[in-house]
Amino acid sequence: MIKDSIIEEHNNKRITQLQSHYNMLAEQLGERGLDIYLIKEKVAEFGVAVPSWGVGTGGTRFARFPGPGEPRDVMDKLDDCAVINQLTRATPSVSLHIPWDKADPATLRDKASSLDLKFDAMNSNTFQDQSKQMYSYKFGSLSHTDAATRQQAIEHNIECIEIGKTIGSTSLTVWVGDGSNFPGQVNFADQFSRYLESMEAIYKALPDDWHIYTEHKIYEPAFYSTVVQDWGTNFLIANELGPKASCLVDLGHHAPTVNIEMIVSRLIQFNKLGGFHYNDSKYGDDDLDSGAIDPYRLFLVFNELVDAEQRIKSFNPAHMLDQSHNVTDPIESLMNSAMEVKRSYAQALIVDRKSLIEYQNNNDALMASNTLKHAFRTDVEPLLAMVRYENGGAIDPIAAYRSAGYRAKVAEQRPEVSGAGGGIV
Ligand code: PSV
Ligand code: MN
Repeated sequence: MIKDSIIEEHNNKRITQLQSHYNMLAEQLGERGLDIYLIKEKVAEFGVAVPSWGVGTGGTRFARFPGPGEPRDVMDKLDDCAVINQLTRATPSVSLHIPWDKADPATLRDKASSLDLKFDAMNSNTFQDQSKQMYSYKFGSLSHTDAATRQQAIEHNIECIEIGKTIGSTSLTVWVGDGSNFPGQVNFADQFSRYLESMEAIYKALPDDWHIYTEHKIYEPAFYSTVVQDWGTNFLIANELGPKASCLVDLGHHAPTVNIEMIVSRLIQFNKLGGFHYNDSKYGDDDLDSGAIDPYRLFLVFNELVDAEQRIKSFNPAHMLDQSHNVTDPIESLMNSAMEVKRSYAQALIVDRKSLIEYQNNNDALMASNTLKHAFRTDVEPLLAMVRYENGGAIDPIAAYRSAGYRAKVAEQRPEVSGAGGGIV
């Protein structure tokens, strides 16, 4: 990890200016009847999990261009995740993907606790074939026409639960690439029935205190139809399975014009919002950095979450990033994204909800919209930076990371990786 003295030195240079900006924001919020201290407490408590697969350079279908010091294995990945949390104090947990991150559970647990990290949701992988795997997922996994292939996929998910139990995770996220590429290739109803039957077997293996999140995606890798294609199908699945099942919304998994915040609202209203995979996109499942393209949309999602937080007792969806970093240092992108997610939360917390409700009730569309915009336009950066500072992080994580030279240091130990071949992970 990065030496504390580097962070201290970095902060010492910036704290006077930060304190003055923070005081100005406190005054500004005070004039709106908001106590910055209470908002700060909530923002400090909020964490978003880092995807273990995000710390390596991603790729497209065409190529992958790895950078220096790529993590060699899950232990290196955890080191990188620890740096992200050390500087941002926003990412206390890591979401593992199995079998990519398979390792001795005791070693995983010890490593994570030595880095002050916890494990968030486990992710199963039945969208690729692994070496020595008996049956191929070329034509599907949990919904495959062949019972033995389905069984293999079920067992893999149960294995993920077993690993998760030993490392302190309490949830499993299931995303399948199952679908079809040609009209007529599959019978939609039969395929979905097979999927449901497989999911029921996995659901039965869930411990009482676990949750299962199903993740919908409109297309890719199947390009004509996808078994869990949208939130409607996802909602049906969660209802069929039972109370431990809920829906995961990956922001990139919708058609470009879909109103995601409204989907979030519907799922909340019917108690089936499980959690998020945050990222941003312009065209499809671009997996760009959260808030990089449409920060207002991210804010509108959080506007729904804060509304729910104030109405529902123990409202606690899972927050995870799920991005692919092709042209940036993944650690920098993940730090930036975690901060963008927190920013949206902070902005949503300062929405004048009382006025918003009044404008809504009076059908004052313009002022309702302006109320949201007012919060969105407020620069909450001093508040976010103060939360980091007070919790031992860096006032400016990217600058601190660059001056610490972490990437160059790990590149001395981690061998160069060839970029041959494409791949989405
Ligand atoms: C699929 O596109 C997805 O969003 C799922 O969450 C997978 O687990 C992840 O990406 C794999 O990169
Ligand atoms: Mn995802």
